Amino acid sequence: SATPTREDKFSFGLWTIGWVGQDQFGGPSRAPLDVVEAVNKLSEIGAYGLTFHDNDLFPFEATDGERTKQIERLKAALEDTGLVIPMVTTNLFSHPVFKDGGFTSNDRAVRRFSIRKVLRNIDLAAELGAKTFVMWGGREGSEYDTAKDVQAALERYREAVNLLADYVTDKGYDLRFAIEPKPNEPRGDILLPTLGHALAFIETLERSELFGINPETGHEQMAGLNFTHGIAQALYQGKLFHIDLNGQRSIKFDQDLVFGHGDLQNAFSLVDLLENGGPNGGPAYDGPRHFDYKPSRTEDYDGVWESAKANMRMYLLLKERAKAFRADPEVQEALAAARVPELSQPTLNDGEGYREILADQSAYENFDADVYFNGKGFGFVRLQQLMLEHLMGAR
Ligand code: GLT
Ligand code: MN
Ligand code: MN
Ligand code: MN
Repeated sequence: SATPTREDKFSFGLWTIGWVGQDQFGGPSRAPLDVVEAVNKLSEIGAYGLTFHDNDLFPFEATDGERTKQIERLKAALEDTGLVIPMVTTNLFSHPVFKDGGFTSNDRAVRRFSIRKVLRNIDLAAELGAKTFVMWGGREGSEYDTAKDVQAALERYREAVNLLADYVTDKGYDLRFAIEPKPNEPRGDILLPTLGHALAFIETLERSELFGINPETGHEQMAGLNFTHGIAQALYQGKLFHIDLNGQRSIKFDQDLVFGHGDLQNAFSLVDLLENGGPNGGPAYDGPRHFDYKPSRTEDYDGVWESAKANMRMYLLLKERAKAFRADPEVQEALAAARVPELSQPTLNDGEGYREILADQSAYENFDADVYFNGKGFGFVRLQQLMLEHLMGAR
């Protein structure tokens, strides 16, 4: 059904429902949201988790006493509701000290401060039972090519995250890291701009098994990329540690719309992939369904909670639609006609190597590429139409 329950594992960032609507051109359009109210409301509407940056919970300049007080208030609300904290992250972007980045600022003292700020927040993440620690390097980047030595910056990034991995290992924390890519905004160009860049970077890390990615729908789409394809590759490589679901309509500023309110077709294929692991099975995702969206600035708090519910409802409706699509005999027939399942069949026969395929005349010498298809098509458009009819509720 389209009513969320805890088993659906829906989570929200405190900075999402708590976004007060400030943007480049105007101040806040809503009053601040208290964390206890956030936890109570999320629990009421069927979410299972809350995530946060250190400075969503307490201000950058909080004293130790103020910090502890806020942590205790959060803990009490979690206790009351049964909500959990699946993921924690650190704000290395709001304060002006991070204007040239955190781990990769040209200023070494800022880099050392950033590592300390994150280490402190890792302790808090572990204390609250979070399993994933997200790192979105929004300020790691540049506006001017000559102002940033990118190779040195990547080396400093590695240095920082290798140290964090040593720390969680020595502490025995059950915590893994998820790097969140974004191509630009707030920086002109951000380091690790796409999930592919992040996956490649992770391979260079000393404890690479502790690192995966936290891709965001809109961030890949801002780069003109197919989010579902990217997620499929992340799953294929065992690196989808967490996911930020939202909506984006084409290549423009980061819209952070409700999930499904952007590219709906891509949202459909994504949910189908996360739930079913692709048309021929394969690894599906069982982590939190985390929404990283911004309730539009036009909304009051009723609108905020309506938009939060809309994220979960869109996900569940798409899940239902995907199920109906897969169960439709005509779709199954169209998939077979389009030879989608055939791609799971290895290209080589059992035990075959280059010698055998070289000896196979039917593969080349007798393969007439011009007559092979004999005018036959793949029927992909029919399949797409069937998908859209399911998506529209027309079937
Ligand atoms: C910020 C960013 C998001 C990230 C958050 C985690 S912070 O709101 O725009 O995409 O997921 O740091
Ligand atoms: Mn975003
Ligand atoms: Mn995000
Ligand atoms: Mn965002």
